[in-house]
Amino acid sequence: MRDYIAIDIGASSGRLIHGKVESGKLTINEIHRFKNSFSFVNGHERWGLDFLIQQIFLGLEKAKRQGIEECFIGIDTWAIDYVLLDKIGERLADSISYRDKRTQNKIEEFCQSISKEEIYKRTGIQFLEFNTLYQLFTEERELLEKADKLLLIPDYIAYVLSGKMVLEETNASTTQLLNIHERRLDSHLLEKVGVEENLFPPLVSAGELLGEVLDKWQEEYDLPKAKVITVATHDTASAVVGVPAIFPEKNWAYLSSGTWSLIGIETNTPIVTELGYDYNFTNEWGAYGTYRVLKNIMGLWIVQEIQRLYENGKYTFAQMATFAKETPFFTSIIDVNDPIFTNPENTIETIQEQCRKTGQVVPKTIGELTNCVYSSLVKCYQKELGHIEEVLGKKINALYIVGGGSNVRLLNQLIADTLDLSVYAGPSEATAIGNLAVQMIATGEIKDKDEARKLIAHSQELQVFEPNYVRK
Ligand code: LRH
Repeated sequence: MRDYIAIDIGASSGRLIHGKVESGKLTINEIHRFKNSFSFVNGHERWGLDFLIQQIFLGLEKAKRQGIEECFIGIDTWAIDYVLLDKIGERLADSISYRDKRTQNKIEEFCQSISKEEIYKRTGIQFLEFNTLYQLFTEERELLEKADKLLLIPDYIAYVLSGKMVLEETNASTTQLLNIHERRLDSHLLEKVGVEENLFPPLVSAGELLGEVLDKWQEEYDLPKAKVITVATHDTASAVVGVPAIFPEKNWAYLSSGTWSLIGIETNTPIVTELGYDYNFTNEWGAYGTYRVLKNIMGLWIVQEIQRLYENGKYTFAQMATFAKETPFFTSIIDVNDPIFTNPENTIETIQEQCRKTGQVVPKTIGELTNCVYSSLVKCYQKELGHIEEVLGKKINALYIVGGGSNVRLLNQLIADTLDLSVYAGPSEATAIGNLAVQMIATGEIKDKDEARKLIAHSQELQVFEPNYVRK
């Protein structure tokens, strides 16, 4: 029986989850949890990477105290962002968050020298203003000149732990720098953005052994003896591996619900079509040669911001859901994907301003505000799932909701009712579970992704929500 630890860090929190297979079940246990956020330093919104690394060591020390002497570890985080390293492998600056304003309107500027259609044809990736492509386009040239290597966040953490540098492909695809047909870095786009291919370490697939945690860390901290496996390092890719698709015969979609809502399907071939371009669907690379054809929706970030701002964080998310239920749904609808919600000064005022401008009832109480966001998210899911069906040419009849948002029963039922399909909710730790599954497949403990999904479905409790035909 082997021990595995998933290090799973999202934009608002991180955790170390211990997993193992025991009596035919995948058991998980949270070892350590910590907050994550960006803050305004040296002119930009930046992540505190040193804090995150400290938390990882704290968590690994806790694991050792719990009796884990030897283990495998895998790291996944949010996508897109990166660090630049100098020739001796030292970080040149703290990583800038994708929510920083530096890339505002940069797609248009970049596209003066290459068309959007051409970028999409090459990459199959959705246009998000903060994609690594546009971040690199706006990056300080002086810093880029000093840079010897660029590492995406989970690859950087893996490098700190193991001393080995890679560019893991599930996350690398979100940069919008990979050519989806050649399955390598796109030399034309690299040239346009003014960086050399050797700025990047070698592109690798999820599921390879990277190396042992360096001796220097073993000497400084009391850690288990650990080997790092390169998992599906993009958190959304790990979450999709963790989807307990128990009805593979159904046309199923997933909703990875956390800071972001990622709604889409898993395919074996990318869908890079005109319609996909028109709807701005992405084809992010998944583990084991799959693709995530999906759409980014602003997600629970807006709810998290309301929670933080409303009377100084007085209400919990559970209370917010309870209050939301007391007011009628679909009273006021905002466009959750409007970039004004990416990082506004004050989310509550921005929501109210949008409702005022569009002549709708202005939500004021915590319940009304939460209700407005839930209603708007559900409307957006409905629209995007419709587009997915159109792109695919078939009807979706099951939706697996995974991630923290899958705990919100009210929202799950509202989705089942409004989208008129069966909703299977859970696990809320699908990302960590997908991370663990890739490690277990790499060591041969689980055969493959299908077997992993069966095991997950068999081990985790799923909630089923059927539509009760209150159709809107
Ligand atoms: C979710 C996520 C998403 C990306 C965004 C930057 O955490 O990784 O898939 O688009 O963060």
